[in-house]
Amino acid sequence: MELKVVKPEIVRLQIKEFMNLVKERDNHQLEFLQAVEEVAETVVPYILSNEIYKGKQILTRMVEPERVLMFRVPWVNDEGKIIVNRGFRIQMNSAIGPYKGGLRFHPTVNLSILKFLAFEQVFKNALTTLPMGGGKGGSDFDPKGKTDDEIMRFCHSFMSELSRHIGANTDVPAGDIGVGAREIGFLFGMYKRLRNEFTGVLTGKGMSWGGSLIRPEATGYGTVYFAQNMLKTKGDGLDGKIITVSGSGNVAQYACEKATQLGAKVVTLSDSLGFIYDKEGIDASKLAFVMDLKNNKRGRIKEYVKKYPNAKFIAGERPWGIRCEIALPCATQNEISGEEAKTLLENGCYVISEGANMPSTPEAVRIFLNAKILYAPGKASNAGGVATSGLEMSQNSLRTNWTREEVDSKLKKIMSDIHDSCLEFGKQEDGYIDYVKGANIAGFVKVADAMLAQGVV
Ligand code: NDP
Ligand code: 2IT
Repeated sequence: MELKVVKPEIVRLQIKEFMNLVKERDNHQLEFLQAVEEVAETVVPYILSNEIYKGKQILTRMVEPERVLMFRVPWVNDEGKIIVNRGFRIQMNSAIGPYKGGLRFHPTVNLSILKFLAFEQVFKNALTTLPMGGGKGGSDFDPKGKTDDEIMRFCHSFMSELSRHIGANTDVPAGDIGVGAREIGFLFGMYKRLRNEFTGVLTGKGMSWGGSLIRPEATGYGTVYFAQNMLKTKGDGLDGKIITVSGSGNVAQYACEKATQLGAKVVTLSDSLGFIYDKEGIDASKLAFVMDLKNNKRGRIKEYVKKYPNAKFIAGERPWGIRCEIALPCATQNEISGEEAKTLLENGCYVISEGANMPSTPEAVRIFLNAKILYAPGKASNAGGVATSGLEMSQNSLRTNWTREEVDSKLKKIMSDIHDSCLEFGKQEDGYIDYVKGANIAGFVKVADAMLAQGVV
């Protein structure tokens, strides 16, 4: 394809004008603006140099959700008190398939957070090579400290409204922060009751009722597979590497598992209260303790040091001051500041594969790119989760179950294909691979071309 050369000052002006337009509407939605700006910086130049997108307002259309649902979620706690939470579903873009994306239950959830996540999801899902549009949802409900019965009543209330707006061919939610196998079970139960149909309306389901093998592992495994793909471009591998991981939930646990299986040593895990540092490495048996602690007992990561007294718990801090070669941020957005990014580099870190969505602040991203290290943004490196959700949808439609090996090999192939797409659009003249640019443009092209074909809708 012939690309037109556009002067840098014109590009800068266009990005500024575009961002002003978005800010005029949503000036207070800081996380959403952050996600949009990161995409605009790489995609606006591409649009300007590519005649087929001229005047089509593709990006202007992409930042406006196709539909935003916001609803009351009343429920009764164990003391008999009525609590009212707020529920959301952002149906962002359906150009290449039904809306697809997780549900987040966390007290910080608001429109800005969910619009940023839904916007990222559109690009991520396009990168997976599977036919999925983008969406995201959730609630400001805080699952911490709630009993199983309270969680069930909340999920049932949430689904009693959401069920009107979703469906296996319309919108297929899944898990995210605060939403795991337990919540998906309660949500699915209420959907099935209300609609009287057993369909693949949610992913992350249990194995005996339509779930896919490897879906629980997929995001963490995929993040590590992506790091492996990046290292391969330098003739390097994971064996013997020291890795810092943040978070101790679904993504962090399986990133730790796969990295350890591939010969690396994971030395940290964290939660919102602080991080643990285990110099000797978090091996399979220690990870089994963490999984039981977090998933069954719903405990805090600091309890690790009671069981393993050689490890340390550092309260109120994140793990980025610990010396490592590879960092896998797997907790939440904006969890690596500019200062922390500098510290990581000073300590010799040269690979960042994001398991979380937008964990690096814009300053941190700039520092990583300027230093030309191997840096993968979440929309590429954590896409294994939603990709395997796509594989769960395929299995549901075919009414079949693939083996662990089949799903894992498809996941590996998808992560390697995503890496290839980043290379196609992100390789610089000096050979450096800008994965941010690569992922943004590759995701954009797929969605934009579908939007062009479908006209102004
Ligand atoms: P979980 O709820 O299983 O775990 C979240 C972990 O992150 C917990 O350890 C939690 O600690 C920590 N955390 C959450 N919020 C904060 C915060 N504000 N400050 C510090 N720590 C925090 O969620 P997941 O593992 O599923 O998700 C982690 C990240 O991965 C998110 O960014 C999510 O969007 C992303 N992701 C998830 C996918 C999936 O398939 N689940 C797919 C792709 C991306 P605490 O318990 O103290 O809150
Ligand atoms: O951010 C994400 O990609 C997810 N939370 C997973 C979404 C999904 O539909 O599996």
